[in-house]
Parts: sequence; C-alpha cells; structure tokens
Amino acid sequence: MSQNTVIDISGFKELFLGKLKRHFGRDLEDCTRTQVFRATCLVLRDILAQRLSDSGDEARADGRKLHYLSLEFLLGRSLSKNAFNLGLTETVRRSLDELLAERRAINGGEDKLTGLSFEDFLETEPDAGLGNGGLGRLAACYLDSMTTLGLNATGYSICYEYGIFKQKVIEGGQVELPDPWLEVGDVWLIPRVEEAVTVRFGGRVEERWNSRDNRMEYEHIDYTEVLAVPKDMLISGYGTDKVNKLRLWDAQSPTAIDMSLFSSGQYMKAMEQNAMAQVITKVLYPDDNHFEGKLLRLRQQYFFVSATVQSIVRDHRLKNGTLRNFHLRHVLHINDTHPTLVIPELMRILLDEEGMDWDDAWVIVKHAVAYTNHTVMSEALECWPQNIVEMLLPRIWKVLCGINDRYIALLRAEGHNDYVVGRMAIIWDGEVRMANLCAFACFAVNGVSALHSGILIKSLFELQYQREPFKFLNVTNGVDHRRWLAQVNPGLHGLICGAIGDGYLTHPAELRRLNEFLDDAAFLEQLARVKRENKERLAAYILREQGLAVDPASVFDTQVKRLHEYKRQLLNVLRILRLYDEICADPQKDRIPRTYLFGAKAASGYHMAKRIIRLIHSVAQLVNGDPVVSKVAKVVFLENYRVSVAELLIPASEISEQISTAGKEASGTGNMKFMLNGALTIGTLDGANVEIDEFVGRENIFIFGLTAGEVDRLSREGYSSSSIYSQSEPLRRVFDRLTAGVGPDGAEYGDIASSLLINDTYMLLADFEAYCAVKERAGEKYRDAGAWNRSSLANIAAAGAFAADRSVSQYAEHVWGMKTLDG
Ligand code: 26W
Repeated sequence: MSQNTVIDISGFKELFLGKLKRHFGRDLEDCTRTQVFRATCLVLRDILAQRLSDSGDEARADGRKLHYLSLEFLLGRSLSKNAFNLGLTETVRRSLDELLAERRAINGGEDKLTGLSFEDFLETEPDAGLGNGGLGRLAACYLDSMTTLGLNATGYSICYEYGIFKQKVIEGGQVELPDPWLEVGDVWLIPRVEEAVTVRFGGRVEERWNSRDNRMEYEHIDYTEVLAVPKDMLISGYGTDKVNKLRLWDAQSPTAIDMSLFSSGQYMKAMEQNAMAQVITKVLYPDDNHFEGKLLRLRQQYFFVSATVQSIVRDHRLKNGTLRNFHLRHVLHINDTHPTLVIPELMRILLDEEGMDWDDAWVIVKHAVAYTNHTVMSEALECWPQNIVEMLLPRIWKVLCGINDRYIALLRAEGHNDYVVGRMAIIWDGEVRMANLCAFACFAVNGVSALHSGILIKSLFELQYQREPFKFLNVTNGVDHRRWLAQVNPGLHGLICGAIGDGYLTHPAELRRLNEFLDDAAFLEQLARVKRENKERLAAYILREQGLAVDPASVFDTQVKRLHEYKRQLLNVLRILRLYDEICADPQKDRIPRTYLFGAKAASGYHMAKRIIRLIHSVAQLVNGDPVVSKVAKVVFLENYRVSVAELLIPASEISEQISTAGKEASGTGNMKFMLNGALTIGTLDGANVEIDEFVGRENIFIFGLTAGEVDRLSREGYSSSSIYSQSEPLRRVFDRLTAGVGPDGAEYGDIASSLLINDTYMLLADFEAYCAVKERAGEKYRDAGAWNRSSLANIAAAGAFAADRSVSQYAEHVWGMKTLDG
C-alpha cells in the first residue's frame, strides 16, 4: 500500500486555483462558496482519475472481477470521505484557510466567505441519497471496503435525478419534498457518453426455426429504445492507490424525437418514446421493505440490469473475443432481488447475440451470479404480475418461461410432489417470483446475520436448502468503520490512536486492544469527555435547526431508522407515555434526565407509519410542554434524518434502541454504528443484535423480550394482545390517553390503540413490560458513571467484528473466489 500522489499545501492551492480559473472562469477573489466546494472536489477527483488510469494495466490482469449491482447506494457525502482516504484532510483544511485569508487580503476586507472553515465547505455538499435505508447504506460501506481491500470491483446503480425525498414535518405531519441532489452533487460524476448502450422495451417477439443450425431463433421487433448513459463516480479506498468505480446509469431518449415515426404520421408514439426515457431515472422509489408491482419500477429494474450486463459483456468481448469464459472472469452480485433480471438478461445475450445453446448459456449464468437476501418480511418479496412482464419485456418473458419449464421438469424428475413444485416454482399463479429465481439460478445465496440466515433456510428457502444445501451461507453485515468512527468522531479517533495507534483503521480487530483500558479511570473519563463534546455539538444543531433546547447532561437515548411497524418505534413511544404518567404521579422521585431522540422517514403511501410520526410529535408537545415532566424528559423528532444527520447523531448517543420484533430485522447496521461510538444497546435478540450480544457480553448490553422462536410459537399458537392489556394498569392509562387525545392540541390516536388491541402483529404488548424493565435497569446503570463508561469502552473494543472490511473479506473468500490484499 503506497500513496503515489502526495500533495502538499502549496501543491493543493495551485491545483485549486487552476480549477477555479479553467472550470469557472473565476479567481480567488471573486469565486462563490459553491465554486470553492466544487474546485476542491475536482482537485481530489483528478487525483483519483490519475490513479485509476495508472492502475489500468493491473486491473486488466487475470483474476475475477466483481460487479456489485444494487438499485440503491446511500452514499451521503463524498468530499470528507475522499479527503480522508487520500490522507489529505489536514492539507485541504489548511489550504482553504490560507486561501480565504489571501482572498481577504486581496479584497481588503470581509465578504461572504470570510470565516468559513473546511467544515462549512463539507456542509455545502448535499447527501447523495440514492437509497432508502439499510440496504443502500450497506452497499456504500461495502464499496469503500472493496477498494480498501484492493478488490477489482465496480458498483452499478441508477443515476436518480431525485434521491430519497426531503422530509419536512409540518404540525406533526410528514411532507415529502423533492431532492435535486445533482445540482451540486454532480461534481463527482464523469459522464461516459461513448460507453452508452441501448435498452429495449415492449414490442413483440417472432420465433423462427433455423433448420440449418437446428435451433429456434427469436427476433424482438417493434420495441422502443432507451439510451443508457453511464455517469461514473470514482471510489477511493483508505491508504491504497486502488481506485474503483460506481457506474450510475442515466436514461435518455436515443433521439430527441423519433423522426421516422414522426414522418410516418405517428406523432404520439414519437413523443412517447421521449417521455418514457426521461421518466425512468427521475426518482428513487421511496419504498422500504414493501413491494408494489408498479410498471415504472419494473422499467427501472430492467433498464438498470440490461445496461449493466451489456456494458460488462461488451468489455469482456473486447478483452476475450468470446463469452465462453465469462463466468471465470466475472461475478455479478445482486443486492436483494431488485436486480434479479440480470439472470434472464445474461441468458438472452448468450442465446440471441452469442448464438449459444441453452445448456451452455445456463452453465455460464449459474456460475456468474450470487445473491444476498435482506429481508424475510413477506410483503417485501418481489412477485411481478406475469402480464406486465410479458408486455414490457417480451423476450425476457420467454427466457423466464424457459428457465421455469426446465426447473419444474427437473423437480418432477427428482420425484417432488405438487406441493413442493408449487412452492419452488418461479412462475406460479400469474406471478414471477424473484426470490425463487435467485435461489435456483445463483451459485450462492446468503443472509445478513446468523439469525437471519438460519431463518432463511428454515422458511423462505427451506425446500431449496434441502435440494442444494451447499449454496447457502451467512455473511453478517458490517459497516465502514473508518467513516462511522474515525471520520465522524474525531475526538474518539484521537483517543483511540493515543491508546493503541491507528492500526485499527485497516485492522479493525485491533480495537480489541482497548480492553486493556477497561479499568483505567483516567481513560474512561476522557472517553466520557469526548461523548460530552459530541452531545454538545448535537445539542447546538438541534437548537439551530429546530429551535429546541436539549440538555447535554441528560442521557441521549436514540432510535433512528426507517419508520416501520416491525421496528417498533411505537413501543418506545408507549413507554414514554407510561413514564409521563409516572412522573406526574410522583414528580419528586429522583430520576436521571433523558432526551429521547427519533429520526425516521415514512414511505409516502404508508399510512400507519405517518400516523406514528404524528404521534411522536404529539408526545413531544405533551412532554416538552409540561414544566415538571420536561425537567427529566425531552422528546425530539429530528426532521429529515439522513446519512449526514446520522454522522452527527450517532457519536452523540449513549443508548441505541434496536427493538424490532425478534425474527423480523434481517440484521440492522445502525446497531453496529452506535456500538462503534460507545453507545449501549437496548435490544431484542434480533438480527445482528444476537452477535453483538455474544461479542460484547451480557453485562454490556440490555437484552429484553421474546426470542424469534418464542415469537414464532406465540403466533402459531395464538397471541392475544387484549388479554395483556386487560391485566395492565399502566397500559390502560396509556391507551386511554391515546384515545382521549395527546398533547395540547388533543390529537386523538384511537386508531393506533385499537389496531394494537385487534391485531398486534409485531407483539408490542407482549414485550412492553420487559422493555420498561430494561429501560429502568439502563437508567440505574447510568448513575454509576464508571460502570457505564466501562461498558461503553467494551462496546467499542468489540465493534471490530462488525467492520465492513470483515464482511467484504468473507464475501471475497467464500462467495466471489477473490483474493484481498491481506488474504
Ligand atoms: C421492493 C421493495 C423493497 C425495498 C427495499 C423491499 C426490500 C427492500 C430492502 C431489502 C429493505 C432493506 O433495506 N433491508 C435491510 O437491509 C439491511 C442491510 O442488510 C439490514 O441490515 C436490515 O435489517 C434490513 O431491513
């Protein structure tokens, strides 16, 4: 690992001034804030571009290449990431300081840019919000690790013009606003018009028997074409010259309007093509864990997949002249089922363009594609209506039928009965079942935590596992610990470096060495000081953004993640309402003041999720508006939760709420980020919490509630929330308040109360008492600062196991068959 291009302050300044002049026609004295930001990014982008071209030959060498396909990459900001990875954070900071001082001297006084620091320019960057939540952020963390570990990898996604919506909360109601991130965020993108490909939609397929070659041939006619133009983002790694790419596809019309259609009088059709192209990459679907069979979404998926496969194939043909060795050179990894159409698309190319036999083509496909499952929620499983697949993708439909027919014939030949065939079929009951296609076609299938992978082979893929057990494995998720610790928590990073050096940056397991300081009172006090500073930073942000004063001396207890019933934000809220009653009943009791922080976006069509946001708002008004209660409790709903807000919030949190119904959260990754920053988890035995519990030890975590097995049993044997309710006085009071009205405006939530009584799908009431009890225990522990800080350090020391470097190394070894720098 070397760093070729080391630039110093004067070198940076020279490049920066050159950028200002040549890109914007400006000088230091008359440039704008955005131009300073852009010029800074462009200098770093040039360094990355240079390194990519320097390493071109190496990448062309043998070995497999990884292609990571994901409809989502939740990147957040890139300037701080690239500066950090290039080891240029301080150089950039000081250069900008000096440049602004020079500007002031030239202009003979202050102006709009005076006093701005590096941090202010970092804030200029919009989040690249090309994702919904966990799955998208995971993809972004993995890109960093792949590059840091020296893998030849490319990420692929869609260049959405609008990322995840901006959330405004107006009188408790979520309002979605567009997020035109490209206006500034385009600075990292390099358009590659010369590598554009075309994607075909609609039309018909004509079949013809070719008697000379003894095979059926298919001709796709009357289709509509869309141009896919790649916009490449260069991906840096830490402490390495290696540079990879994230290729984002933009949809454009192949011609402004189709003149042949136009001149033959088909005006509308000529325009339609134009309009359809534009709309494909307009906006990210804001659905998380909820499938809707929308035509535009299928268009997005096929557009993405077809463009990606075509570009990989084109490149392979150039270097190899044949596709017969394709699977020996490439792995296509699909992030959940969203890119599943790579399977029939690669088949189509091998059959129709390469002229291969079905069986030869199938061997290649089967050895090239691997799949990660990220959810067992049944409403999230993608099942496309057969008629829309047939209409939009007629050739792909025929390939899917070919796969399904052969699969069913195989199952029958193996002696499976109708029930088994029905469950495993790819096309069934008028639907195309993407998970079943993946399980059959992919050479590897993995879940994202030990518990989740275990559930997968016992439920969703039970039968597939019996047939082909060797395909299935677990790779527990991990997070980019350089971003989620070193970058976002410089105070903690400094403290760690002082104790064990910075080796942990590339060897996260070294965090274990912090265990030597568990009984070092001075060290623990420093740890607490860092936390306190981060809390003050967050408090200042909350005051600035939302006009709310929170006390940095109170416990910061945080639940941030997408709003979903299974994640049980509502359980947290019910407990706060109970606490409210208790404080009113006994205001004199000695209590530790706590600040309850929430942040969550609700899918725009998810009614109950939006109701819960409203309820949090009402509870905040109730609690914060009460002169007695607000002395010991505050509730904050942070608007527009996103990556850059997480970066501020996680280092400042002391309690991490991971309270999903056991068996429902595939892994969780927020849990890992909080742990890295020394928060203690209050959690159920769900997803990766199970492994966090094992690594950190039960004395350093607060585990409560039903286990996944118990949830399963209870739902099979019959669970009644109303019988729990009728025996609980505190719950009765909480429900009475929901029904009668919460907060000064008296907003009523009887709908939420009755839905919990009629159908408590996620078993909030079953876990309520245990949750309240564990919160009490956490409060008691906090009174003993020494014990708390010790546990906090134990969490940081154990967090190395949840670094993305570890996960990516496991994928490289057990799935992709690739060597990392260390391996
Ligand atoms: C088709 C609609 C849709 C959209 C997104 C279905 C499913 C999804 C994702 C798979 C949901 C998701 O983000 N899952 C999360 O993935 C994380 C990374 O593995 C896990 O840590 C979370 O537990 C899981 O909910």
